[in-house]
Formats: sequence, structure tokens, C-alpha cells
Amino acid sequence: MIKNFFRAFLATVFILGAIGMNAQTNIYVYKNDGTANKYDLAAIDSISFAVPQESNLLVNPGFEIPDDQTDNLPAPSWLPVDKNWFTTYYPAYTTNTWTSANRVGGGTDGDTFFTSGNGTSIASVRTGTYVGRLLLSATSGMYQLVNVTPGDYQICVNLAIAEISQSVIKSNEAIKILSEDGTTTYGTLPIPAIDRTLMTLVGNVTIPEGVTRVRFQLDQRDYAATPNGQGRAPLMLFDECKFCRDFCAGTENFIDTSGITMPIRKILAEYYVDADGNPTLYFGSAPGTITPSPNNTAVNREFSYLTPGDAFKETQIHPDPDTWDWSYSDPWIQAAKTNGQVLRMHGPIGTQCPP
Ligand SMILES: [Ca+2]
Repeated sequence: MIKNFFRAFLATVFILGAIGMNAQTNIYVYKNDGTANKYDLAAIDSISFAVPQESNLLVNPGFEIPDDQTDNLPAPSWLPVDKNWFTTYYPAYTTNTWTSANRVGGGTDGDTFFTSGNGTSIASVRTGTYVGRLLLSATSGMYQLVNVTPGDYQICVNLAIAEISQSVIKSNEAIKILSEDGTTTYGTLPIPAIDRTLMTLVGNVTIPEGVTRVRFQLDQRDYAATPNGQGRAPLMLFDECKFCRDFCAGTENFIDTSGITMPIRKILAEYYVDADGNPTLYFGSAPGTITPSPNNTAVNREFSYLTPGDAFKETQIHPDPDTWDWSYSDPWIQAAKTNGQVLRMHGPIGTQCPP
């Protein structure tokens, strides 16, 4: 009896000891890159593969509550960036070497932005009726104040840049997470200098201890006093901005711009082939030049299929009953071989050689 009790006592002690030794307050997720994430068990509510509802901290993130299209009344929740912020945040513009970084120029429209609902340049970026718009040739910006707790946040912004022909997209503009007064930078998301392309920018920022409020800011600078107007700001359009704790769910619904620069022939080769790799769709160009142009790099980059305009017609190849002339057609054959293209000959009978 005592023996059994003693055994039970020992077993109990052992179990308690094991629990005591192994009691953990953290859980670790090991990733295949060799790193691991640590989570506090007390802070975990549940673990799931389901994508959680995002909690976008921005109000009016798609600018669907518009302003009054004037310079004076910002859209609800979005505030204009005062022009003095630019000259405080960036070193003053002192020379006309407009290519140097971190300058800010004239900016007579320093605090203007407005929402816009029309114009062909925004058709591809707009969701809903309106987008936020930073003016062409204006130093301008908009921001929201967001209550935060220290930790990791994600930024997601739909962005389109237009009117580059009248301006220069600076390579050092960025979406910013700043202190409430705009003087401290917690994180930036660089804006690529790409014209007329819908971009979805995604980035992360860590809010440090002690910070309870930040400003989520979209801005750009115009360098008015530059040679030949080279420093003019383009038109920037924003829509569906997100600022979320940890990460923004639903980013899979953003349009992925990574493939937009893919040449058409590469898209066809990747997505329009049968099981044996044979093309199921041909998409090409009909160059009007009589001989292939070595400088026609856009055609060769984009198209795997060509129909030369006149080089294979009877007027070139067989201009009279005794003459055969391959001087125009042979270079096309050679160029097509060099560039890996299929040629569809337009001829030999055409409108230039009626019977
Ligand atoms: Ca919108």
C-alpha cells in the first residue's frame, strides 16, 4: 500500500516536473528559409489557414467621398500637406542641377490635391468613381493621421503616373509613414518612375515604442525652376490605399503589375500554347517598310509574328515577266530567322499587280 502510494507520488512529481520544465509561453513557427517567428501564446486567439478580415486603418481609402474639386476643401479624412513641410523635410533647392536628389522646387501649388473622377489616364487605375490626384507640375501632397500601437504594419497603394511627356518622374519620391508632425520618418515606400502603368506598391513599416499616432502621406515635388522644365512633377493618381496592422489581407485582389513589362511574344509563349508547346494564338505586326529596319527594336521585342507590307508582292519579286528580284524579301527572311519570328507573306498577288 505504501509502496503503491509512493509510486503514485513519484509519478505525480515526475509529471509535475515535466510540465514545469517544459512549460512554454511562446510558440515558434519555423520557416523554410531557416528563420523562425516567435509568438506569445497568451496573445494568440486561434491559428487558421483562413485569410483574416483586413483592418484598414485609413478612412476613405479609395477617395469615394470626393472633395469639391477646389484647392480649399480637402476630401474627408485626407488633409493637404502644407508647402512648408516640403522645404522643412527636404534640403532647400539651391542650384539648378535638377537631377540631384532630395531637392524641392518652386511649388506654387504647394498644398493642393483633389479627387478626380474622369479622364482617360485614370481609367485603368480607378476603382469606384474617384481617385486621389496630385496635380501635374505641382508640389503637393495629402495625408491622414492614424492611431497606432508599436509593431509591424503593411502599406498597400494603387498608383498610376501620367503625363510624363510633360515632366520627369523623380526617382526618389516615396510614400511615407511619418510622425504626426511630419518630421520623423518611420518608413518609406519608393515610387518607381514608370509612366502610365498601374502599379500596386506594397511595403512594410515598424512603428517604434512610444509612438501612438502617425501620418500616412502621399506627396511629390515639382522642380519648377529647372532647365527646359525637366523637373516638372507628373500627374499622380492614387486609389485603394491601405495601412494595416501586420499585413493587408486581400492584396491578392490587387492587379499584379509584375507582368506588365512582359513583351507580348513572351506572354503568348507562356500562356497561349498547347500541351506540346505549339502556339495557339498568333499576334503580330505588319511593318510598312519595304525592308526590315534594324532599329525596329519594339517590333522585334514584342512580336513573334510579322507580315511585311509590300516586300513579297509581285511588284517587288517579279516586276516583269523576265525578272525575279529577291532583294527586298530575302532580308525579311533573314531578319525573321534572327529574331525568331514567323513570317506570313503578303503576296505575291496584291492591289499593285492587277491582272
Ligand atoms: Ca476610388
